[in-house]
Amino acid sequence: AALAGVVEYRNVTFAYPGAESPVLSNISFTARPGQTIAIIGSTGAGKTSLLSLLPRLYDPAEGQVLLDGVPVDRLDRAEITRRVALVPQRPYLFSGTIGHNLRFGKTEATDQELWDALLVAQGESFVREKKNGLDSRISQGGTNVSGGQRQRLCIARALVTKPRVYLFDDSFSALDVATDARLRAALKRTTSDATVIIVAQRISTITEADQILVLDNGRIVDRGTHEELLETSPTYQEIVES
Ligand code: DUT
Ligand code: MG
Repeated sequence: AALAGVVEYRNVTFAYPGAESPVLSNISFTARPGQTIAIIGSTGAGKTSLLSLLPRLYDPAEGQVLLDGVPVDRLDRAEITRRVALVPQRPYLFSGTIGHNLRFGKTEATDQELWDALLVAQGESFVREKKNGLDSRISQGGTNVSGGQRQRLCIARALVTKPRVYLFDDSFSALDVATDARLRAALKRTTSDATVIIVAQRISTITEADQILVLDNGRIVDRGTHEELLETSPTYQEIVES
């Protein structure tokens, strides 16, 4: 189908503007609808940079990023935004109500859609407990919500747009292990036909991924399932043990 949500990186090399050396080298992988692809690697390995190329925050120097077989630089940005939701590593809340913040990508969403998204994102109870619910005010930068609440609101915001592709950049790290597990189980149910790419710090977040890409210094050094990597990848073993 034209709107399936197949993501393909083909021999992608990328350097930040003005930088001498690339932060990503020869990255190739495919993520298909129904799959969860996880990216793991030490700080500075290039995980955020890798995600940023799909919504075209930057364009690669070499190679191609394709969405449903079309190079993303041939799609218009509104089209990419409709199909791809990125939950950034430092998710941003702006001054306004929780409702305003959740409708950021889809202004016509109903309250019911917001509550449905909050339920999946494990944010329903803390919003319900607020006196004004969806009309509760968030201060500039979201300083009156905790880090974990902020992450859950930003995950709910992504869910509201019902994209074909989800990019989660370290979106579960501020959650306790139990909330993380509940959230991912709920996500799995509601996004079962979407393409999901997860950057994670915690191994428990990604053990069930269909494929894990181990990124080191801008290169995919190993790939496979958790079980396969435990057998074959010294880099992965180091991360597991750390
Ligand atoms: N970098 C820049 N300019 C930027 C962002 C990053 O030069 O605007 C560099 C810093 C680092 C490399 O790119 O050497 C990769 O950064 P990235 O943020 O992609 O790394 P990460 O894997 O996401 O690290 P972390 O786990 O700390 O989020
Ligand atoms: Mg990062």
